[in-house]
Amino acid sequence: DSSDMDEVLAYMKKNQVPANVNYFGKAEGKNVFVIHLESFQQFLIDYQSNGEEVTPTLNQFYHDSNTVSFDNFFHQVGQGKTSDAEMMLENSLYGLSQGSAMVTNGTENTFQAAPAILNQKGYTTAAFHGDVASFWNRDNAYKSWGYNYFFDSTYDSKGENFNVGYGLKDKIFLKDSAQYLEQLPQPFYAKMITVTNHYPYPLDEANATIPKTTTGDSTVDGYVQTARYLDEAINEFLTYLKTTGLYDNSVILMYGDHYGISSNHGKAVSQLLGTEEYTDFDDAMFQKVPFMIHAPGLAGGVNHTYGGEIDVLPTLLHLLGVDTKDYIQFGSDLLSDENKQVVAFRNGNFVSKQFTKLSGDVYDTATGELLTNLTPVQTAELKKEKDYVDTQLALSDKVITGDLLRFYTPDGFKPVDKTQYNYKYNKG
Ligand code: GP9
Ligand code: MN
Repeated sequence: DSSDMDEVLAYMKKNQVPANVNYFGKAEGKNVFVIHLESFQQFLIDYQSNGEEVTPTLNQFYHDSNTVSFDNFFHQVGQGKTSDAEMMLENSLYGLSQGSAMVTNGTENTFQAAPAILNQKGYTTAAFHGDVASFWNRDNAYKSWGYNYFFDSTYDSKGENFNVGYGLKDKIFLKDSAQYLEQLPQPFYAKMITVTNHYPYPLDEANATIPKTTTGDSTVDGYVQTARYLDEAINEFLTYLKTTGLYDNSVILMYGDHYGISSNHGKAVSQLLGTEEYTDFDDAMFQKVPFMIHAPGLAGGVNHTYGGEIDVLPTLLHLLGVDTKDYIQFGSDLLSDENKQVVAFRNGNFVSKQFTKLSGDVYDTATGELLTNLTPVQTAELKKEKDYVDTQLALSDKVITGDLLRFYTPDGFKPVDKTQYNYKYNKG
C-alpha cells in the first residue's frame, strides 16, 4: 500500500548520488537516439576473428573522442531478457525475479518513464521495432511509458527475405525508419530496437561478410556473422544521420541488452577468447555489454566505472539537464564521482569495483582471485554491498508488484493518461 512508498522514498533520499557538474546539461535540448544492440556483448568490441575486426563501426564509435564508453558495464536482465533491459533503461526499475515485468505489469501499472519525462520537456517520443507490437507486451507497456509513437512491424516494408528470426532485418529496419524519423518534430527521443543479432544468428549468404568462427559449437559460431551484419547496419544508419545533419544535433546512446552466448557454452567461449578455462568468475565478466554515449562536444573516453542497465536513465537525464532527485530511480549516474559501483544481478549475485559475489564465493574483481580469508574490514564491506543489492532488488520489486508509483507523483511531472495513446493510426 502507500506506506510502502514512504519506505521507497526514504531509501531514495538516502541513496541518491549527485550529478557530475562537468556533464550535467551538456546535451540539453539535443535529439536522443537509444540504439538497442540485440544480444551484443562487450567482448566483441575490438575483437578480431579470422584476422579481422568483427565490428569496425562500433569499435570506431566506442573510441570516438566525443563518445563516453564504459568497459565495466553489465547487463542485469533476468527471464524477461530484452523486456527487462527496456524496463531498466527507461524506468531505472529492475525486471522481476521471474517472468517479464513488462508483460505482467506493463499494462496496468503507473510509470514515470523516460518517454513521459522527456515528452513533458518538449520531446516527441517514438519507439521503432520490426517485430509484432504485442511481443513482450510492448504495445501496452509503451502507452504506460508515454511513447507518442510506436512504429512496429505493420510499418515495415515487405519483401522476399526481408525478415529473419524475430523480425525485419536490421539494415532494412534502420533504413525504413528514416521516413518516420524525418516527420518527428524535434527534439525527439527515438528508440531503435534491432533484432538480427539474436540467437540462433540466422543470416542469408548474401549478407554474411565475415566467416563463422570455428569452435565447432554450432550455437556459437554464427554470432560474429550477425554481429558484423548489425555493425554494417549501424554504419549505414550513422552515415544517414551524418548526411542529414542529425548526427551533430543528437545524443546517440548505444547498448547491448544481454548476452548472446549463454553460460552453457564455456568451452567455445574459451576458444574465442583464447583462454585456458571458463570459470564462474569468467562467466560473470562475460556478462559485460557495451554502453556508449556520443554527443557533439562531449568529453569522451573509456570510463571504467562499474555499472549496469539500471544506471542508464539517471545518466542520460543528467546529460540532458533533467534533475532526477524527485524520481524513483534505482540506478545512479555513471558519470558521478560518488557512484557506488555495485552492480546487482537479478539472482542476488553482484559485481562491485571491489568484489564479485557469486552464490557463496567471493572474488577480487580486479584480479579474479577467489577470496577465502576475508579480513574483518572486507567482511564488513562485503556485507554492506550485499545489503545494498538485496535492498535494491526488494524495493524495486515492491514498486512494480505493488504498483507503488500510483501513490507518488514527482514534482513537475504529470501522470501519464494511457487512454491518450493509440498506435493503430495508420492501420485502417
Ligand atoms: C523480440 C526481441 C527479442 O521482439 O526483442 O527479445 P529477446 O528474446 O531478446 O528477449
Ligand atoms: Mn534481447
